[in-house]
Amino acid sequence: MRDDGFPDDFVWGCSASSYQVEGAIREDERGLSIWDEFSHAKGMIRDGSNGDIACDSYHRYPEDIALLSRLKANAYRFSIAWPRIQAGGRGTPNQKGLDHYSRFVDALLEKNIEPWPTLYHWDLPLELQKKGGWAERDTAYRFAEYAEIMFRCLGSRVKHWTSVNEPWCSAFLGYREGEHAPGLRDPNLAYKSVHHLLLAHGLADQAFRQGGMQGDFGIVVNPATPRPANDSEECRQAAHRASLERTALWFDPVFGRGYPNEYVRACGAQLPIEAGDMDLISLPVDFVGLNYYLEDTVVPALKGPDNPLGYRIVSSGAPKTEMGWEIVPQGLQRLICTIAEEWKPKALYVTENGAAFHDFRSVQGGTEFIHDAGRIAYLRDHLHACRDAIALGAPLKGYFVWSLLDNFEWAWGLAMKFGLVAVDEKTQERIPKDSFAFYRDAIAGSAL
Ligand code: IFM
Repeated sequence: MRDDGFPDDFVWGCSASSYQVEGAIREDERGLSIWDEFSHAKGMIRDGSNGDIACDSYHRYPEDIALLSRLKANAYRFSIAWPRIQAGGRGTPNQKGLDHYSRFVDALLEKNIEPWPTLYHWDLPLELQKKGGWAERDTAYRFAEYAEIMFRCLGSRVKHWTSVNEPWCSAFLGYREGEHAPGLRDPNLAYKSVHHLLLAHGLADQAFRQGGMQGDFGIVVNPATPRPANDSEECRQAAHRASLERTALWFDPVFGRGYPNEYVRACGAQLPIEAGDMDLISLPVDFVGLNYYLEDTVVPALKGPDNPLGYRIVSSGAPKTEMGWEIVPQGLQRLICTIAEEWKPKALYVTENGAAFHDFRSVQGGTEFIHDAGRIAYLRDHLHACRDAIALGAPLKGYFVWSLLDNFEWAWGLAMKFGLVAVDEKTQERIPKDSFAFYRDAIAGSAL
């Protein structure tokens, strides 16, 4: 154990995803994804931007890896763009896409950085969406086929695989709220998507095990365990109900308990389960990734068609990030410990944590500096919360900052900046912020 309370073999990484950083959307026979279409549709992205170029990491990844190396990060969590591998989401893989990720993985390994690919971080091939996307069962089988292609291509070099990232966002922001691609507003399609995303995860898990792959396979969720606004029984019950869609809906089936009845009944969720599905979904996982940014506070509210779980989010008075998200570092410790106690995963990783803040620039001696004291405080406090969770016995094995670079923040566009490193939108120059030096020191063991 290090003096700062982190285990010697702790994983220190940064996270990113393909559509948010790669750009090069029409290169090397990449097909279009639902986000290419969505980001170009009028009014869907707040600042009118899109991911056509993003950070140009498809070309500039050597620079990104050099930055990770300067941090002395020992892991990089990135995602593979499915439409680069199968332009239309099925059939013969595109060799150019495979070669790209193969070169990328080699370049990471050369710098002693473990590649942590996610197979699905939201860029579904558009062709599959035209056939119904995640609301269609076939998409799960297409995903398993694509996962197998990637296991064969990278399996000897990659030791940590993630199936899907934050399936809650894919299902509910994409198919119920209309805020994310494909921009639909139909709860029934969202419930079907929940099941097919989990089935996709289970089928890929099966392919991983049957293919005799070495290493770990897991799922990354953005769970939420909101706080009751006060200690009353009504409030505590409301907080429990508020957590169901983000926690039990995913963890219960993955850990063999089936879908939570309480949620299914309250929402009238029709889940298109077929024989054998729940066995696939509950195949063993080697780890669970948790993405944490905020903790909500809730009070009870009248149940009704628009609010089947009967709760309302209220302000707790905590300070907020630029996204309007309340900053509650101890919420991360509570979340880790709750998941560890309730579902007992073998290993947990904080696979995303970070904050969007306005950065301040100064020029000294001709060099540009970017000051982001808010982000430094946020990261420090959340890392302390991780340390507390470890001290309480949670099997937390690693932490990934979201994100290495300022990038395309989905419906918010390029305006929201989460990076340790700024990216000049015109020149693509990478400029490390003060938080970059902080995280480098935290990794080295001298900042916490
Ligand atoms: O940028 C996203 C990421 O793609 C998924 N998790 C949350 C991040 C910040 O909103």
